[in-house]
Amino acid sequence: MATGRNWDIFCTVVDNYGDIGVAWRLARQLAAEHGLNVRLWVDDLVSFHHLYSAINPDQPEQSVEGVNVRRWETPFPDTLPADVVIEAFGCELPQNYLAAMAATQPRPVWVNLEYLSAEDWVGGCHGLPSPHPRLPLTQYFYFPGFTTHTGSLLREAGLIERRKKFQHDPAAQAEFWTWLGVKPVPDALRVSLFGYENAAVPALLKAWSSGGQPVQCLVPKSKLLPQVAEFFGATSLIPGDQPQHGNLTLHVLPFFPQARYDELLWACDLNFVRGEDSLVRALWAACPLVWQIYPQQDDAHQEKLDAFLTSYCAGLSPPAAQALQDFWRAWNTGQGAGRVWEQYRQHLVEMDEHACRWVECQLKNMDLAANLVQFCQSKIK
Ligand code: TRH
Repeated sequence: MATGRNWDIFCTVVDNYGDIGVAWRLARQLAAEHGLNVRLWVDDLVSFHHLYSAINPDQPEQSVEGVNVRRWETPFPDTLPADVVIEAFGCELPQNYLAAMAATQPRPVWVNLEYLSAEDWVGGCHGLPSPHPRLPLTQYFYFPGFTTHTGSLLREAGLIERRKKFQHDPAAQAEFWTWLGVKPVPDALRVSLFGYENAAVPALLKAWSSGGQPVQCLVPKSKLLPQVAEFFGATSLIPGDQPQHGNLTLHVLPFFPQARYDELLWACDLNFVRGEDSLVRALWAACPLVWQIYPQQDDAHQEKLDAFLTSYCAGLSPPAAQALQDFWRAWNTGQGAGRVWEQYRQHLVEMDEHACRWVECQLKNMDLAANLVQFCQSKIK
């Protein structure tokens, strides 16, 4: 009989950090909080190393925080399958591993961990089985989400308590800014800015530099940095640079380790985030946020964005909801962000209160890892 204690998680790094960011959080949590034996198979240890510096990209096998991290080699070595197999974001398991799963008794529980979405159909598809066309295997769709009809969101034990403690502890915040090498500008709106290439960047920076309130903007290395540099008339910007323009002071930061990125989100008044994982972390930070969704072909991401806006804005006053939607849409289309910024800024206090209420409401849901363990246990024969 399978014990259900041995798990394999497979992850390919597509072109960004979200896939490995999520897979690593999940693996770590399963090992630490559920006492499971987790192997995490990753095809790109260099990207992994950027998120988590203890990862040695040259080491094909290593044990990190209780997780057995393996380089996903091609061809894939013959391997005894685990009791539970998680295929992160449809990354497609190696053929010989799949064949080994089909030959194992009892068959492993096989789950495809899907991307996060607030769309209505997600609740109806979450947990559905999908038989393999040739092999005697069943794969289950597992959707993260924002309702009890989904697998909900990753949230490690103690996260909210740590965040609240940090946000109520001026000394911890001061230590953080010192560690960053950033001197807080008095009365400034503190903003973190992480995103993809975005035509809206120059107009927004202009609005900040000419606005009435000082803005201190922290920019970790990301794809929008060249557009930031362009605004300052520089050919490029590197970590440590601190250009200034009018009321805008900007700090270019290195790409942080994941844990320190959380602190940046907790320490800022407003966070610009992108993709999937930084969105979730910014939501747990309980501060106003602006989400740049991962762009898909044929604008398929627009429906996803609309669905999240509808769900997230519930409970905001109509003018604040309008301001939030206008600004997020401007940021995502790359047009008009400078024009609608001031209207957005005026509602930040309400958005801040709303962000705290949103967290309290979501805390009623179990976290994704616990849900997933329960789901897989129920499928083990
Ligand atoms: O990197 P992303 O754009 O990832 C995306 C999305 O996940 C998308 O759904 C997926 O399809 C696509 O990749 C291929 O954005 P995301 O998801 O926010 O991941 C960024 C990770 O990087 C997240 O774990 C937070 C982390 N991070 C740091 O650790 N340090 C930093 O300094 C910053 C800015 C981010």
